Amino acid sequence: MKIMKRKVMEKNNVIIAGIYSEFIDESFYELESLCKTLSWNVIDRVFQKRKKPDARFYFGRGFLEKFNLLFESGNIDYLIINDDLTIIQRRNIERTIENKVYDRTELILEIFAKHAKTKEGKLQVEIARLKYLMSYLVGKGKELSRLGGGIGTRGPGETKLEYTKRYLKKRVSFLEKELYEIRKNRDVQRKKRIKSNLIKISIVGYTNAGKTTLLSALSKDLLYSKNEMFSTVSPITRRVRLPSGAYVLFSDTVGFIKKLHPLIVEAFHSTLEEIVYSDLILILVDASDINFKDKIKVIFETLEELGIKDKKMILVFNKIDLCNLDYLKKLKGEYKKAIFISARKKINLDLLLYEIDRINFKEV
Ligand SMILES: Nc1nc2c(ncn2[C@@H]2O[C@H](COP(=O)(O)OP(=O)(O)OP(=O)(O)O)[C@@H](O)[C@H]2O)c(=O)[nH]1
Ligand SMILES: [Mg+2]
Repeated sequence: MKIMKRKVMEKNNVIIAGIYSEFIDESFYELESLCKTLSWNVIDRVFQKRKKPDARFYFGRGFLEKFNLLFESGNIDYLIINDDLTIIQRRNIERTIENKVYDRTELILEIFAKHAKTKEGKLQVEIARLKYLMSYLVGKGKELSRLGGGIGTRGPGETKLEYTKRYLKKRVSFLEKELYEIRKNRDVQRKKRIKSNLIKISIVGYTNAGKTTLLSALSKDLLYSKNEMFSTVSPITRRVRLPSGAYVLFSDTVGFIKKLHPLIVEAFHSTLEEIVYSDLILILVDASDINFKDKIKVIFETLEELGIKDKKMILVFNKIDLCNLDYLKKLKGEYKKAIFISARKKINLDLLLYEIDRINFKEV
């Protein structure tokens, strides 16, 4: 067991843990950023080297048992696991250790819940959380440790589990109806935008790439952006004037991340659908991130999942203010068609707008 310790003792202390086959990849650092976004203190990082997760315990069984010693010695609240757990793994982990366990998707959902400000955003997150919970209740036995009891009255002969499943289903369908009403409004707005004949541009990219900062800089409107994961849960659209004088509509989107659970993609489908209706996609990449190639791959995979292909796209490297000149030169040599900007320092935004004009007029 490999343990790296750091001393912080406050509320919500957590241990992040996972398995790795060859090296500890970036997803662990990402997991740590996700915890920081929730203001949770990462006390320990525990990794087990193994080829793939154990089908029953995720870690090796003996390895898992050792966590209890760690929990006893510190003031730990949660164990955070760097993957999504299967029903069996979760059940066995919960039986073995006493602390609450979060898997990667639950952690991301926790952040979405924290950042959701609009009614639509809140509904989307609650539906996703309930559906995720329901996926664990399928085939679960008598114990309902995560839910507690006392929800209304049960029908005759109905077990607590059956009742809870029925309750959750009802709650989800109620929330979905509410969401449907909001979506109708979104569709009306979208139709209006389509009718307006304005070119629609979506800014997509990995979480924290600077999408909202770019939208903010282009529209000269102060929008909420922060150095944390998934700051944007409810995307925003703004009108921007191109150098040609034409107006276009820019929308930013929910950020993408590695191992994004299909349930989250599904929950945010209506928001992400904006991308489907756009005329042009800006793929925004953090040029200062050494793992940017992996992230570009994740972006294209997620777009494919959303059924988006054959769209016009511009690759835009952001945060060039953080890169040294040699590195930038190399990058420009490698990505000849890309545009290099700094949204925060407002560098080359005019170049980006000229490029959009060029593409726009080429089509006509
Ligand atoms: N140095 C530098 N920082 C930037 C630049 N653009 C954005 N940032 C910073 O990067 C962080 C993330 O920016 P956001 O605009 O919130 O990123 P986002 O892509 O909208 O992120 P999510 O909504 O979380 O998916 C913020 O701290 C920004 O100030 C840039 O060009 N240079
Ligand atoms: Mg954002």
